[in-house]
Amino acid sequence: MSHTFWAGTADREARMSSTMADPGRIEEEGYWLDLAQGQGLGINRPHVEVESAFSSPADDTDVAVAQKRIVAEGYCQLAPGKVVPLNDPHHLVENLRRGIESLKCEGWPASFIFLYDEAWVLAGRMANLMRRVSGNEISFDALAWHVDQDRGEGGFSPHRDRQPDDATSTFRADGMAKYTTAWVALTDANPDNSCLYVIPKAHDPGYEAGDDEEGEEDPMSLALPTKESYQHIRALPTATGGALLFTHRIIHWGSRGRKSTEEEARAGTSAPPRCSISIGFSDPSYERPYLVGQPKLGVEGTNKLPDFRSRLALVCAQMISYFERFPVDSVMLRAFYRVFCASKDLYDDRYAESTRKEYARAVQEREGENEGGSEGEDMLDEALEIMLENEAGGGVDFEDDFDDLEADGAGAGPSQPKKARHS
Ligand SMILES: O=C(O)CCC(=O)C(=O)O
Repeated sequence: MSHTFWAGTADREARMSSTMADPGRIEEEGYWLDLAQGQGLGINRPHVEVESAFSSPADDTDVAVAQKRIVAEGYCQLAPGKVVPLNDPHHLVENLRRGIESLKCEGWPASFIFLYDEAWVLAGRMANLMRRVSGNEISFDALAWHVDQDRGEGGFSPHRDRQPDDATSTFRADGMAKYTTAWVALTDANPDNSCLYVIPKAHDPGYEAGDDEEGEEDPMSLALPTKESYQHIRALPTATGGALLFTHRIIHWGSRGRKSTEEEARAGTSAPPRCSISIGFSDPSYERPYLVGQPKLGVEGTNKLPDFRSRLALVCAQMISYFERFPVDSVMLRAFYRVFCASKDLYDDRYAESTRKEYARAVQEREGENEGGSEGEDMLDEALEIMLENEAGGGVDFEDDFDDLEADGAGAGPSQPKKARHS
């Protein structure tokens, strides 16, 4: 994709500061349709592309190579054309990228792209590929990024996606992981504008054995004990439409790119912000899908997608769960929680419980930052209610005293015991 497609940095700055998200309209389908007008995105459109878009163009050889690489190294790279066809007449990748740009301009997190059909068409293709490669099904841990290096933004800091108590048991006998993530680049992603980096399995002592949570050393230090060991770190630049598939145990991160030079900004040759989408897939015996009662995605011959209510419920819960990674103001956080409370019937119990706890943690963090006001007081009441309910229900893994609730710090890495992707 040509960089000239993009608005220049100054233009982007102007557009971003000129508009504001309106959390009061979050439940209005029409609001989201207006926001995406002209981007080729729809909501529950019976459009023809949906019917033919659930398979991945990867052939059996691609699948076999991907399986081998994932088992050997913990990840694999797929060239453009293996998730979405190269000459896609529906311009799925480009339209999603444009949609994310619009969301960002309006002040919404990029993950709101999952309100639109096209994100689920892509999810269907990813699900089809991942089922063939790993046997895992969509878990709905879905996120999107718009990383603007010119605003000093970076991707996620180093982490593992999951920290199971018994890591070894989360791999099948053939070595395939029971949890895998597919990450698709919607723009070129490279060291200039942010791309993923990994420490391959062979150089990571805790990959399969698990991490010593009581130990002195964190997993990064164990994997990088010497100067030479840093040479094992692998950058994974990915071209637009290319994909990375990786397991829940690989240490990975999204880098911070470099700020464009004045000359680049003037000439309009700055690298575009990095846009990407990632979705988690799991063996339900290891982790159940976050949403219940959803159509099976990525099955040829079916064309059903999650409905708008389910999409909104998912995105709002995800934004609560990832509050440290994608910070938002209190008004927006509260709007997410309102949607979450009205959507209880859609969530798996475990996911709902952990999201509620994350909301309480988010509120506590704000309290520490003195972000008060009447909104703040209501939020505090909600958080206290969650904690009291948890206590009454015999919950064990949630600090029961506000004073003990520690904000974990956005840079926390793989030493976090649970849900490392979240913290
Ligand atoms: O895109 C990024 O910066 C991080 C991606 C990631 O950590 C994931 O998809 O699990």
